[in-house]
Amino acid sequence: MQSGFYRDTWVEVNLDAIKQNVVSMKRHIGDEIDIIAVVKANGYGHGAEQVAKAAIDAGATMLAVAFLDEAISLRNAEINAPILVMGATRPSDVNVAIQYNVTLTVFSIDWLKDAERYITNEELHFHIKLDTGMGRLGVRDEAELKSMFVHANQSPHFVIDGIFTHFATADETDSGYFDEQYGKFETLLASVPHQKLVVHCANSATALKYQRKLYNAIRLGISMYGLTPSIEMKKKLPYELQEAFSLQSKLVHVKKITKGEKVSYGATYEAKDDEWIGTIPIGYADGWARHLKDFEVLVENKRVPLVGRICMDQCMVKLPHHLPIGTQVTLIGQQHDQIISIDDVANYLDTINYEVPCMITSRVPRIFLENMSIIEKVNPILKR
Ligand code: PMH
Repeated sequence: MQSGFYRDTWVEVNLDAIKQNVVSMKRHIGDEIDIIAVVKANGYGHGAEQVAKAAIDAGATMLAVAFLDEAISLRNAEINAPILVMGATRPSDVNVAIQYNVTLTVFSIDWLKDAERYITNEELHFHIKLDTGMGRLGVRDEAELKSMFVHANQSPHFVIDGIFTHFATADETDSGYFDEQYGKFETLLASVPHQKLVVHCANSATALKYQRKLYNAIRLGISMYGLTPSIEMKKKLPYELQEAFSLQSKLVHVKKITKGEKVSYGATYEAKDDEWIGTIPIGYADGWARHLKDFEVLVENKRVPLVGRICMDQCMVKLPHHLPIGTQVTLIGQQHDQIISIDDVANYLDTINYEVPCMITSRVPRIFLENMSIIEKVNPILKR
């Protein structure tokens, strides 16, 4: 991978923050409960490989991704920790999972029967997913669950390592639906021998709120990245989260325009007076969405407005006065006492914080920091 980049826009990922968030969670849940670090979707847009290594360093014992491809990519980066694929895998790809020593998620008896036709002479390790009310993936029925245990126990090819479910509303204040799902999980679990299995149900919200309901592992996603699972939970967090992601750019052009002159596509912005306008090299093709029109960025520790429509590769900002080319612009993150948080961007876009780092595309290089210094730069568009 080419280590440099030639455009003045980049993401900074603070790996110390990731580690601190893992350590804080470990302290919160106690030694008996393992942390499975969720690094799907390129580590929620932060960088899967680097986040995975930091999380393992800080005490996580397993990694989780959505798809087999993501697991293989971690193995190719020489990450040897156990990896769980939480999404669906084709039965015909079972030998690939075995070859890469990846644990799959299985959620039907038919999948086991199908996979058995493909499997050669090795063992597949898997977790069983139960659908207790998320309505996405999972076994819903006790009889089918029991038949999966019988099938796996009779086959030389299958080893059940774990069993889990996922909550739809753990981040909400009202715990009614959560309690219902938890009850269903307990009932299904009681119908099978699970004493030696990794049993997990908690995402970040559950782990933060329900310390007594975590079985023996949690799947830690959003709060490992230093983000609150929901705005409702923000005021009640049991420890401080450290946001790891920031988005930076620089002024690449600065000009004075006069009253009545226009800026960007559609000529929708008109200067009300003589104004200093700066151009920054980031646009909607980088995930800096067109809906961020009229949002703010930080320049010289002040919030300044974006003006005109956001283009594919660039957008414009109204400056308080002339500033030199090369002046740093913070789109997400902190400049002295000013912060534009991922939650601020999510709120402006009427979405959730999870989506914001995920939407910043791989065209934006990622710089990884540890102990305040850069340890790696990743720029996928220049990969050889
Ligand atoms: N486990 C599963 C099965 C998940 O899908 C997720 C996140 C997590 C754990 C981690 O949750 P957390 O980030 O809240 O800690 N999955 C998703 C999703 O599919 N859409 O948004 C988050």
